[in-house]
Amino acid sequence: MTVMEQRGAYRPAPPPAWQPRTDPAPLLPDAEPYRVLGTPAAAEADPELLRTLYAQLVRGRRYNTQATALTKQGRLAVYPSSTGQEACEVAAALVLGERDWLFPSYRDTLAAVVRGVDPVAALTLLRGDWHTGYDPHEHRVAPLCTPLATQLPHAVGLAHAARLKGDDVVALAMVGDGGTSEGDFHEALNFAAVWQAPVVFLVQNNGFAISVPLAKQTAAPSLAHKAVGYGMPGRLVDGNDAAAVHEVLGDAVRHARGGGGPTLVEAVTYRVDAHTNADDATRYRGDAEIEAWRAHDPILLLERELTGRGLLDEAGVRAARQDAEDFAAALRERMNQDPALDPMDLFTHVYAEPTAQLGEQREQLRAELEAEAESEGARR
Ligand SMILES: Cc1ncc(C[n+]2csc(CCOP(=O)(O)OP(=O)(O)O)c2C)c(N)n1
Ligand SMILES: [Mg+2]
Repeated sequence: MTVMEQRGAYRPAPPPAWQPRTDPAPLLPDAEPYRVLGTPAAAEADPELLRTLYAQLVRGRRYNTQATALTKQGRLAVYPSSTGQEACEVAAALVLGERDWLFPSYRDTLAAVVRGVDPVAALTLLRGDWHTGYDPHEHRVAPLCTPLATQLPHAVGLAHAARLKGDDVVALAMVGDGGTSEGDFHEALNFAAVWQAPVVFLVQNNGFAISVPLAKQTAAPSLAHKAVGYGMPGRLVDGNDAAAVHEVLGDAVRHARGGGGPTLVEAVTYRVDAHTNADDATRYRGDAEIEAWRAHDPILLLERELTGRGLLDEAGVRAARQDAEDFAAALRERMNQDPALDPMDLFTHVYAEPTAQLGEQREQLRAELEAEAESEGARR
């Protein structure tokens, strides 16, 4: 008898009073991605918030094109663009209070910048300079995380610790669709739900993990459905609708702050650019797909809403674009200056108390640098 046949033969009778431990129905995600723009719900949205979102989206798009251009000029080693995903980036940064924490992935430099991190500092890691490039405590933005999903348990640990200390801090952690297949995703969500930690998990489902489409990544009905298995609510939102993402994340942050525990939000969006400047996306997807998503562009959706309601005119569009140009020009100018780097910095901030081995390596580098300086001096 095969193992499968044995399993088929094993049919335990249900215990008479069995019930689910909690009712799964309230945890189930929306039947389709929640939308605000272009629906009657848009009339309820605060015009000032919509204008702020618009200005930040336009600036964010320009930031993405500028950073991508800097890779071609050799000023940035690599850039994972968030073009097409700006609504998620901007909303994630704007929903948080000053004392909350953002845990970004490598694709989320824009969210860090919108939260207040200096744009040049935010690009330090991607420039290959050193360490994080900014003080995570200054704006409460954790280091950009390249190993997939490792930022998630960090966010849970911070949020849980804050709660134990009586601080009403919320952590918002960002992850990609591919990241949801990582063990760290599972462990983070499980702990968060068991501890009722004040965390919001934002999954940006942009369709791909590099060249791997979502269908090859998961058999789940949606990524938001994964929430139910851990015992937390899942929400499904149109990730290109900035007003909807802002509302859903805002609700989740309030829920967490009020002691309601974690929420998993899946934002359905699309990675318009290649994975990074080092990827050739034409090898695994066609133009028609990209064009279809361009018609559902986050800036376009918001512009349509604002102009339709008389909240934005041509002069307003021009002003937003000019602000974005000025922002890009300042970034370009600063990124074109060679950074002053001390190779010895390599060893700082690695451990609170440096190990003996690290000390040896530091002395080795110091000796090499001194010998190099001496031989340069002799040559002159
Ligand atoms: C633990 C780990 N495994 C593999 C990689 C290599 N890697 C870098 S990005 C990426 C795809 C991630 O896709 P997704 O989570 O959907 O995020 P996106 O890049 O689409 O924002 C992979 C596999 C990594 N960085 N970390
Ligand atoms: Mg992805």
